[in-house]
Amino acid sequence: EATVVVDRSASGVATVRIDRPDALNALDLPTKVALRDALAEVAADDGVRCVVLTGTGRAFCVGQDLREHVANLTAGSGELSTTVADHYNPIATTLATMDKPVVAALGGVAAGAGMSFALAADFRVMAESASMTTAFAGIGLSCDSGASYWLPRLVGPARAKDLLMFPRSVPAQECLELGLATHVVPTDGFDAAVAELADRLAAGPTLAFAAIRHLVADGPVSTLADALAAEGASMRTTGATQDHRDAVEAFVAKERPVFHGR
Ligand code: T3D
Repeated sequence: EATVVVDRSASGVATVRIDRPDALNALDLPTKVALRDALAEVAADDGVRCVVLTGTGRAFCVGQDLREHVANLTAGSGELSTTVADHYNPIATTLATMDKPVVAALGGVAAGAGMSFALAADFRVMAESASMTTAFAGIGLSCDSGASYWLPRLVGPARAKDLLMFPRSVPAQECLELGLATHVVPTDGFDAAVAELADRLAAGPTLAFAAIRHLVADGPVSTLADALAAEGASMRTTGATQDHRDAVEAFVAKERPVFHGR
């Protein structure tokens, strides 16, 4: 039975939903493979102009399935040494680098690699009742799936180390104050808030959004000269798009721009 479900809307939003609610959407091997492959598929699909990552039920995703993990440790399985390279890293990379905006929709708790995946998104919409915990050190692990990359960028190195060394459930409102969440919404309005944001992103200038993702990712590790050069290259690319031409014509005509993502 599929544990990752993909829904495509007419507006160009693909919702990738981890669907193991009884296990709080913990990542067992079939789920990791399905998630990796589903994300690669929507990333490559030009008809998809925004991706939402979410989970069924009361959790977003609680990271590695620890029951499976214990069974693997007991069996001395080789899978333990390869799953970061085979599953976690490709998932984190696709989320962070695909050429379209990504929204993480946290209706409930995100833990471990589940939290790392959420951090790779451009926007994190949290229900008021949701939370995040790094979890890793609680079971004697360091961290993976980009936590060490995103946390210092979002909250600074000192807070990143506090969150990683003393894992705790950080409630949604505090996530917003720390800069871990971008939106906190009432739990009963959660689905509508996610859909509104995703539809707005899917109706945007997709190629410009892709360029913005890459520029902002590279900005903090660039020299000013390199950042200016990369911006110049992106301005040439986005300046040659149909969306740009249509939107400036709409501006001059005092009309609302309509973007087609090309
Ligand atoms: O190489 C490798 O494979 C390593 C890769 C690692 C990547 C990682 O993601 S490591 C981090 C793994 N995740 C965790 O350590 C999180 C563990 N879970 C928790 O800390 C808490 O459960 C939560 C804070 C997420 C939620 O707490 P709460 O109080 O809302 O729920 P609960 O009662 O703790 O859990 C409910 C059930 O879910 C419970 O099972 P039960 O008693 O109802 O049968 C619990 O065992 C189960 N559960 C929670 N997390 C996991 C899990 N089962 C398997 N795997 C989990 N990750």
